[in-house]
Amino acid sequence: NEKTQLLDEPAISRAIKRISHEIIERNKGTDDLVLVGIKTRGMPLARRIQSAIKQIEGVTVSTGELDISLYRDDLSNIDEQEEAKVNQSNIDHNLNGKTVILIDDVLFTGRTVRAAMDAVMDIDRPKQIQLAVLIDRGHRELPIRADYVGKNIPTSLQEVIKVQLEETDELEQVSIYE
Ligand code: 3GP
Ligand code: 5GP
Ligand code: MG
Repeated sequence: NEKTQLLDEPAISRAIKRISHEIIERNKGTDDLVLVGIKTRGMPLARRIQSAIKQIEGVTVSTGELDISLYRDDLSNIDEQEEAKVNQSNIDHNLNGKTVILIDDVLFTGRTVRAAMDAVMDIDRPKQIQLAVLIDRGHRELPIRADYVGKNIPTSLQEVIKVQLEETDELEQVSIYE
């Protein structure tokens, strides 16, 4: 219940700037980079990273969007089982030789990212896929990790991370509650 703020506006802004610097450093510049935001809040984050990279390097890297949602897989079972599926995408179809950076607000089980990787590989064969997230809350169910992390927040399964961004929520903060 009780909500606790984890990141305020300046902290989110610094995390995004740092991640942008790390992306440029790791990739030795911006050549062949494509930023792909995952559904709702990954997209504003992708645009902010694009804008920070523009400020640092003077280069506008291209962005795309993937809409992935989790659905309950009722057919196969007893426990609630969630599977991720791609609803739609808006990505440049020429990813051959590109370094695709997937961007999401929260990394949890990794199922969404797995679906995103499948979708990207179905489109074309990128040279590399990397992952950037604002929050890593743990509890991976797949061998997936992020290359760039705003903040690691060890959570219990009952806790929920609330990400609010100006573009989608008219408020800028990350908080945690049960
Ligand atoms: P997003 O589209 O910006 O990622 O899944 C729909 C929304 O619900 C997501 O917004 C996500 O932020 C929010 N959400 C909060 N807690 C959870 C959670 O535990 N699982 C999922 N799937 N979504 C969550
Ligand atoms: P996954 O379990 O596939 O890693 O995460 C599923 C989707 O739900 C991702 O888009 C992720 O951003 C979102 N998500 C999972 N847990 C949380 C959470 O605690 N808070 C928020 N805001 N989003 C979450
Ligand atoms: Mg998300």
